[in-house]
Amino acid sequence: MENYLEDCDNIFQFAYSKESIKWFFQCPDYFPELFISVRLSSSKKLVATIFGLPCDIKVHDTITKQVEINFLCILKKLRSKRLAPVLIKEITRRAYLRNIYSATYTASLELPNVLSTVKYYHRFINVQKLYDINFISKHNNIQTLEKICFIDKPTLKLRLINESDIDTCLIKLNNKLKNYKLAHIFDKKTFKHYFMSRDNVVYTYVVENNNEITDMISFFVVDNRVLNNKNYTNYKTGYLFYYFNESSNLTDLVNSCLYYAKYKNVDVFNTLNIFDTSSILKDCKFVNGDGSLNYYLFNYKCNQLQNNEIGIPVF
Ligand code: MYA
Repeated sequence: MENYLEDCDNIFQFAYSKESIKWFFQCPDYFPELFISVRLSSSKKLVATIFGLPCDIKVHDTITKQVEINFLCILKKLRSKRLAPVLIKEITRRAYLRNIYSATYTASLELPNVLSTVKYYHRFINVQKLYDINFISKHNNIQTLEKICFIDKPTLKLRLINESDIDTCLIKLNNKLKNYKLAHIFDKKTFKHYFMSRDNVVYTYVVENNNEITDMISFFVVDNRVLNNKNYTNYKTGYLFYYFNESSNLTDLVNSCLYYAKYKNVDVFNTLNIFDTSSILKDCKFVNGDGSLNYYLFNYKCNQLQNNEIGIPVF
């Protein structure tokens, strides 16, 4: 938490909960040796990490087993000593031993061979709190913003997913994902792992019409620490995860989801302009975030992709 990503003013830090980290990385059939951490031999203090999780990734029309790399982190004091390449080489060696030869990862840093560049967007929910913690700039008029960001009762009847929805949702989600040039393809147990709701970690809602599931939307929750604020120590971010919409329009689906996110105490809801989310940003009152995020493939030759050809959200 103290050494991972921070905003440019160093006032917010990601504070992933243990439950969230376990949910995301301990997927069915995970490889424990791909959670690499370095500790000082004397004090056992954790000083560096890199995590990988095996997954089926579709690039254009080919599905291959890859590892998704995340949580590369080095203690601030040990930066710029070329420890990162050592961690990367070691996780590569371990993936090769599992017969996995390519990887997907994202970074805000611009490295060679960017596959695609996407942007973050924010939908303010708890405007007063975001204003108080300086997440929203003081140049904004809070009353106007509160009116704009007011969340109406949902127009769609969403309910939490249950076990009996899994088969249908799995088929429909994978069918949607086939339309993207970079996508994660789920099997039944991976789907169940990622989409059955867990309190304060991930929530998945479905719409049922005439006994058939026609739409699904999910979001995960990440805590953030607020530094140097008298009134608040943290805020909660919801991230749009996966969805499909057969009968509802996406604006209604996302707007209805925002209502439930609000009641799960989410203060701000984020999305990337991947999938077909670009079309709803304005109507759902998202605003531009800072900076951008780059997608990369390791050991896989592929032409650059547009943001709306990407079908993998980032944790
Ligand atoms: S992205 C999240 C990255 N983490 C953070 O931003 C947390 C805060 N920052 C830090 O902890 C450090 O600054 C890090 C670098 C650890 C990022 N991706 O040790 P160094 C290259 C790839 O002196 P430090 C995520 O987790 C840099 O270009 N490479 O640097 C995905 C230079 O190489 P070169 C990176 O600042 C990670 C070298 O490291 C990144 O002390 C995907 C300098 O090393 C980066 N984000 O530490 C990793 N940052 O000289 C690749 C720096 O050549 C996976 N560098 O330009 C590849 C696939 C592996 C598996 C393959 C399996 C088949």
